[in-house]
Amino acid sequence: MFISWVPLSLFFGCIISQTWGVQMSWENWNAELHNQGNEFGKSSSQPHIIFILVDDQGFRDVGYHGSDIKTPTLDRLAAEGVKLENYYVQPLCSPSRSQLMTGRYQIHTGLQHSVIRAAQPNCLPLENVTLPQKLKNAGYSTHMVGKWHLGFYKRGCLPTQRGFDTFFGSLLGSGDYYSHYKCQGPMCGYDLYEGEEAAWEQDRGLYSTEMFTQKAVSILANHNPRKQPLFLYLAYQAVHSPLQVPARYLERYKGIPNPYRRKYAAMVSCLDEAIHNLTLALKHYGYYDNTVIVYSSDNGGQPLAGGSNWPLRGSKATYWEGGIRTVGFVHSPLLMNKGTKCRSLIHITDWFPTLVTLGEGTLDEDLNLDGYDVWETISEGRPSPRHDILHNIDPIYIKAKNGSWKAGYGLWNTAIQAALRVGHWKLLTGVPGYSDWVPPQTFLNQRLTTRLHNERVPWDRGKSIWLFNITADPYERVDLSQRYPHIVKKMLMRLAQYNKTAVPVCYPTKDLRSNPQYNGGVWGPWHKDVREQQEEDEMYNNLFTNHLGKKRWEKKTKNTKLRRG
Ligand SMILES: [Ca+2]
Repeated sequence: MFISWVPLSLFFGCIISQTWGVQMSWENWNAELHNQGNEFGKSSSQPHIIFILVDDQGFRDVGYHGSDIKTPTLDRLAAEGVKLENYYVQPLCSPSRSQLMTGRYQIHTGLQHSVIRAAQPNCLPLENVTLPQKLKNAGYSTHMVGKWHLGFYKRGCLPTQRGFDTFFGSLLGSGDYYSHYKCQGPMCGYDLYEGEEAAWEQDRGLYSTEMFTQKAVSILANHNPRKQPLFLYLAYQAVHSPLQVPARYLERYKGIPNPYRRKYAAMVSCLDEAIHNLTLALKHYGYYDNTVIVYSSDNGGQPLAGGSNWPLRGSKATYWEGGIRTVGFVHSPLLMNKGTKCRSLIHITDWFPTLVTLGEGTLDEDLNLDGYDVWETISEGRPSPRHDILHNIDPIYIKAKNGSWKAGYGLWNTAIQAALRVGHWKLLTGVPGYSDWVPPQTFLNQRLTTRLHNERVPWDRGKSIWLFNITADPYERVDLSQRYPHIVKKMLMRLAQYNKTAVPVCYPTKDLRSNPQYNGGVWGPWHKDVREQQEEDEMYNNLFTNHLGKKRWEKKTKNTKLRRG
């Protein structure tokens, strides 16, 4: 058990003593908290918001979806809350995170294509107002722990510049779970931050699931829940590859012969325990009764790295249901209809208006949101204001060889990768991505990469347009595009309408100045504004001309020029 790092009382006691400098008993702590609450008057009606975003957890990778992976905590929290059973995210990390932070589709932020790469001078465009900014304006204390993956090429892109009071985590994610180093091609660097600085001092080489949970608990311990509402965005690195996990979690999955699935399952179990510890802390520190916990994966599972979306089609990085329909639930004492399933369409853009409204913030029209406030839909079972989802239009992903305007009835070029949901219907154009149905990979002596066990449909070859009734056919096994051309045309017209509102794609070429070797071995901002550049020039002049010989000075100057490009 996670808690078994140290006895529970010692664990929390340690945090408490760090906060006040003396060891306090549980009883004293509760009394202290109660007094503080009285001091500040009646507790606010603004709920504390804990948003847990998990990386790459597949639709099948939670106990209550029939998984071979045991997730007792998630099962219980979901069962006592509201399960979102028609819940959609984006197929990749940065896209989902950008939409969570802004409430806007990618066609409206310029991040339509792929993810933000480590070496790209790109980030969530600064003109977009973020969820933590809105909650901060509403009076919240805002904290982020975990994976950012929304760009960092200049300081203004960092989480602490985008609305978070504090940040502890990685700018990229998917690095080593213990060393917190991340390699991107030949470039490698350290990727753990405290605020805007590398967290060398705080790094004890802990497994990131445990480390991030400890940090989250520490934030809870150091904040007074009766004084100010708290927003915690806890974006775990788990359960993305690399497949690393403390050995003790593997023991319970000896029966899974596939080594990838076994490790992945153990990582999910560790995560489940982390959430258990987090909920204990929420209760202990007096948050729980006025807290909304949202749990969501950021995209579908990757079967090549142990994930499973069965029986959904496709995987992470595709617009098949396996890439975008995923695990999500809300747990809160504040929910009206606890213990229910919400089958209304909910999309990741909806969290922005939902949580800002819940937090008594303001939603100005100029935010141009694509999300809807779905709190009453989730909490009370009322009809959802959402009837469609633009999954995406990626105008620079045009790999469908047979795609054409003709195939799109002159309304749409079906070479373009696009996906749209309207009511029961889902339309896909272009190349939606890897399209097999991958059964749970638990069979013996079968290497995952052979894919021999997968199910394929040969009639998909050469196609550039598909239509499914997702309600009747959630596994996308019967293409209806030939049978219902009038619906296809309507959907294509809708796509074209959306496309008129799109902004240009921002997907710059990589910048070699991003290499961590020019930044003290750390992934971090490399683009300097004029003032920062002047300060750096002065520093170099003073330092190197005074203390280095001519040869080393010339070498350093060369590196500086390279940075300036
Ligand atoms: Ca992901």
